Amino acid sequence: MDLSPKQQIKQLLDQSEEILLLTHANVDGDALGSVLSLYMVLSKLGKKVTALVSGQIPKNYSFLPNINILSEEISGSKDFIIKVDCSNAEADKLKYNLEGNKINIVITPKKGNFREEDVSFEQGSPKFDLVFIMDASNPDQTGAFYRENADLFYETPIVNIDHHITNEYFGRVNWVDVTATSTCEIVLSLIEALDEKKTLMTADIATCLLSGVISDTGSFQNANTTPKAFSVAAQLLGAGARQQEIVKYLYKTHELTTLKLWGRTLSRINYDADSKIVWSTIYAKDFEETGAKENEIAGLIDELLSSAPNAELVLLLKETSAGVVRGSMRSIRKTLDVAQMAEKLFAGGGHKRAAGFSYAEADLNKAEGEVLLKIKDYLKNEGKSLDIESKEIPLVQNTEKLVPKIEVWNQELAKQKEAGKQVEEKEETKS
Ligand SMILES: [Mn+2]
Repeated sequence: MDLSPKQQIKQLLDQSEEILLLTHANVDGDALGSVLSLYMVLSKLGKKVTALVSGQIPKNYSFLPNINILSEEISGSKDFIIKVDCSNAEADKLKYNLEGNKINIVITPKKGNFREEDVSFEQGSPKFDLVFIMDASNPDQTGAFYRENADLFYETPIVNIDHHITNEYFGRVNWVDVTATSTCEIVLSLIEALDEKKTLMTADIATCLLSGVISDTGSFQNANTTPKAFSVAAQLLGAGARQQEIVKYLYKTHELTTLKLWGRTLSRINYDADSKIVWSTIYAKDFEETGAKENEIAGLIDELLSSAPNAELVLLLKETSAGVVRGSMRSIRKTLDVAQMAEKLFAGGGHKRAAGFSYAEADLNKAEGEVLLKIKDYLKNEGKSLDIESKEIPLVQNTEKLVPKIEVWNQELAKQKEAGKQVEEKEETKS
């Protein structure tokens, strides 16, 4: 009988001591929650665990337990190898001594003499028995470490744990559950299977897992929220997950730069009453002028969602330096599969309720018009949207419903401005 992914992972873990954990770059709560919870569990099981994350970690995740163990590259475990060619001399003895900050390696020849050109150097490659890749559709998404250590990934078994419909089943073991709202939901099930003595789960682990569930369901607001997500959350709360802390850091704590960036995007929000699309745009200059970083967009689309109670589809378009416009979509109407729409229209992908795509057009304004036209056409043919007679796109601003949300934002901005100014001034005097 074939073993289930869960059983196969248990078997691989029994044979492994040194384990590497990876997740997609531009981490989110689910990526971090699944890596950190697994880090803690495997460490408790006596494994030597290394967890790498590519790119910056948004500051609002700094509350996550053990977040400091994450690094961008492997430090320490990589050997530095000094090679001595023995074809001209035969080695007799090898010793080393320390001289201040130097290590002297002394080779006494039996025959012949060693010369400078016999010596060469090499960086040893990191060694692991097992690699877990979490919340990523393909290993490329994990970033530079994967690309720079091809041998390691060729030789070492990979466990692929994910919930994206676009997953490429790249692992030796693939635990891909597209009905799971988050990878953390799957990790919980793995932990239960490993926790025979019921000693593994801690409040810290539960907090990491709940962060994943909360962030991938938009705090249970997204349409992808399943009954299972609630029962998992209940279980994690029972295990001591600090839900108030998670909500505070994920939703109530924002950098001034984030508020400025979001404020700009929310002020550009558009609503088309016919097709029930809510959309907004982010320009490259928004980052430059607010000082916000790329990763500060995280959560913005969920903010758009909550800004537009009557929308069926939420779209966020971002200008990039790569000469393409990146689109993110959320479906609010249950029968609208945005992964399918992204794939058909723009060769994109994702989940039924949340999907993304790249549009090959450097000019955001032009892309905005074209993308909307295509989406409206698609919805019209789907028979769900009203007729659009001309090719012109009516940019209907539903000011009544959207302005109050922006006012809330402006108030919050004003509140933080003073504190923010003080911080900025302090930083200036420092440099
Ligand atoms: Mn996820």
